[in-house]
Formats: sequence, C-alpha cells, structure tokens
Amino acid sequence: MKNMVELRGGAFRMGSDRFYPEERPVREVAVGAFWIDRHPVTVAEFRRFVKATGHVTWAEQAPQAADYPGADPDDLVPGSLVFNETDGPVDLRDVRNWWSWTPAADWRHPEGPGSNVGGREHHPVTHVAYSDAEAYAEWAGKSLPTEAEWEYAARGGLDGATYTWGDEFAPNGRPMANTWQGEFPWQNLGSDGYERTSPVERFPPNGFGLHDMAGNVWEWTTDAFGAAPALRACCAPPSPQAERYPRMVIKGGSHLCAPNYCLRYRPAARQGETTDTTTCHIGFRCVIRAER
Ligand SMILES: [Cu+2]
Repeated sequence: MKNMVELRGGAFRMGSDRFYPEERPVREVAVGAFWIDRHPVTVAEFRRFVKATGHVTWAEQAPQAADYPGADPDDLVPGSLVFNETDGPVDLRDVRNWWSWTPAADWRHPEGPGSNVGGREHHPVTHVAYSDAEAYAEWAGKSLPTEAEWEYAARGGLDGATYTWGDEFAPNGRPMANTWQGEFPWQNLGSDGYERTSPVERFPPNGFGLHDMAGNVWEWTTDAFGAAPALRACCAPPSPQAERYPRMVIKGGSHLCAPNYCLRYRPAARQGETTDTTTCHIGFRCVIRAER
C-alpha cells in the first residue's frame, strides 16, 4: 500500500498516569492488524481528492443559522479558526486571546485571505472538519483510525514511553517533532525550524517508520471524547455550538503545544474537538484494517 505501513496489532498499554487527567488510567488495550498512512494527509493529497470529487470543505460553507442560534448573521460566512501570536503574555485561561474566527480561512488559505498554500504542498492539510476527513478516507478506500489504533501506531513499539521516540524530549539536543518552543502564545522561538506547520517527514520517524505522530497537527480519530472535563488547552478552541455536534478525540498534539501550557505532543495525550471545528492545527491520517 503506497505510503502506508502495515502494523501487526496486539495488546499495548494505552494512556498515561503522569500528565493530564483525561489520559488516565493506563489500561491494556488490543487492536487488530491494520495499515496506516506514513504521514498526515498533505495539501497535495487533499487537492487530488478535491479535484476528483469536487468536495467542498466544511470551512468553505456558510454555517447554517439553525445550527448556531444567537449568532450574528454577519458572522455566518465561510471561515475557520486561525491562531494569532499575541504581542506579549496573556491570560492563558481564555483561548480567545489567540484563536480568531477568520472569514475565508480554509485549507487553501490557512491564515485567511491573502495567504495560500504555495510551497506548502507537502505540509499536512489543515482547516478540515471531521466530515472532510471522513469524505477523504472514503474516497481513498480507507477509514479514519480509532483512538486505540492511533495511539498504538504512535507508540512505535515502545512500552509506556513518554514520547513517540522515547523518554527524553530532545535526545542530544535534536528536535524530534514540530512543537512550540518559547512561552506560549507570544514567544514563538521556532528553534525546531518551524513556527507553523512543517512538511511531513521532516522529523525522524518512530519505531514503526511513521512520521509526525507527535506535533505538527492534531489528527482526528473516530472515538467520541465523551463528557469534557475542564480543559485548558491551546488546542481545544471553543465551538460556537458545542452541543449540536459530537466531540471526537484528536491525537498527537500540534506545533502550538508548548511545555508552559499544553504538553500534548505525546502518544497518550488527547483532546476533544467538536466535529464542526476547523483550525490551522488539525489534520488527519487514514488506516485500512486487515481482513479478518
Ligand atoms: Cu496543545
């Protein structure tokens, strides 16, 4: 299977007791055999899907007034959530300090009007809602992963390691994933080489030969997140209508995850995101389950 890796499956220890409450408890989980994309779906790959199908993404459609009661009709235009670095330290409890609803932001215009994906064809596609990821997977003859499949793949055969590559964040000083260096959300040092997304496969693969299982972009999975505990994450921007759409588990953390705020570039890390949410730091990859 082109650009996919075959995994045997089996039992593994999922979750972590050492970080955030939503990752607990550590428990043994088993997954069957499956193939998984070597890297997140790229802009170039997504473009082939759009050309072949005429798919119009969620972010490119105006929200329905019925879905967002009380919304200002002027706000019901196509758009998406874009991260904006702040000028200085801000109240980390209010994610609106750095997330802006941006009209006309979409997968082709990741920072909104005036931006484009020229030169970023091999970056992960972003601004994709859950339904966009599902539609792509169906077109490709694939599926979206369950959370357990995703985490099993991300761990790369390591048992209970903090990161997808081991227990040390930067072995020999080498950055192993596209994360945020500096104080979130105002000081983006970019010392790993990237302030926003990075081309896939730019950082070393994990033990299964998979790239970007940590950092770069969060990835959709098919598990419902369930009742949301109180979260303070850079990575869970509030949906205007969180009740109408289910909250699914996203995995892997992103280029916005910073130790001072959201240490989630780890295989056990998870967030809940409503299926209608699109942002500049959520993408996806696909799997194919082995025939039983
Ligand atoms: Cu984060």
